[in-house]
Amino acid sequence: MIKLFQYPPALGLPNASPFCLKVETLLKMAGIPYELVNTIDRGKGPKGKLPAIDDGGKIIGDSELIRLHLERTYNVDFDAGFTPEQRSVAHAFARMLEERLYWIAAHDRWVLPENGAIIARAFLPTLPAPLVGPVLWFAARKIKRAMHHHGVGRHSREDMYAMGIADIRAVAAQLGGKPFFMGEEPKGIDAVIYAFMAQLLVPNVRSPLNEETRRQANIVAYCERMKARFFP
Ligand SMILES: N[C@@H](CCC(=O)N[C@@H](CS)C(=O)NCC(=O)O)C(=O)O
Repeated sequence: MIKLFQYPPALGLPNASPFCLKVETLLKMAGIPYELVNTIDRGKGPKGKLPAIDDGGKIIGDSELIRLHLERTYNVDFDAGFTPEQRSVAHAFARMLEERLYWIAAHDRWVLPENGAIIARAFLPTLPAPLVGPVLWFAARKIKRAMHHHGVGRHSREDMYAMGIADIRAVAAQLGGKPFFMGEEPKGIDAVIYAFMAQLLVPNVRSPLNEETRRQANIVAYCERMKARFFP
C-alpha cells in the first residue's frame, strides 16, 4: 500500500501543508488505498521537502510528480472529460497557486509576528517555551530568504498583497457558482484549489489573504463542499 509521508495535521486541517493536502485529496479522489505517515522529518522526502510517497519501494517527492505517478501507475486521469483547453486552464491555475500564492501565504503564516502565537501552538506544541521565539525567528528568516530568491519577496507589502489578492479573485471568478472548480464533478485541479484555499480560511489567522478569502462566499462554500466530500 502507498505510504504518504506528510507533516502532522495542524490548524484544524487534514494537513496544514497545501502540497500534502493536495496529495491526500488526489489519493482519495482516485480511490487508491494509502497509509499516512505523519512526520516532521522533511528528509523523508527525496528532495528534502514533503509530501513524498513510498509506493512499493519507489520513493517519489513533489506533489506533481506524485500525481503523474498515480496517473501512470494506476491508470487514472484526474482531468478525465476535460478538453485540451480546460486542461490548460486547470494547469495554469494550479501553477499560479503553487508557484506564487504559496509564497505570499507562507509569508503570512511564518513571517507576520501577529500570527506567531497561533503558529507556535499549532506547529511547535511540545517545544520548550524559551526555544519557541528562536525557532520562529529561524523559520521566518528561511521563508524570507526563499521569497527573496523567488522574487516575490522583493516587492513592497502593498504590491505583494495586491498580487496574492488578484490570485484569490481569479480563483473566485473561475469557480463562479459551480459546485466544483471547473464543473459539476471534482477533478485534479480541485485537489489544488481546495488544498490552498482551505489554508486561507483557518480561523484567527490574521492576514490580508485570509480576509480576502473569507469575503469570497463561493470559495468558503466550495471548501466546505470539498471537505464534506473528501474529509467528512
Ligand atoms: N513542489 C513541491 C513543494 C513541497 C513543499 O514546498 N513542501 C514544503 C511544506 S508546504 C516543505 O516541505 N518545506 C520544507 C523546506 O522547504 O525545508 C510539491 O509540489 O510537493
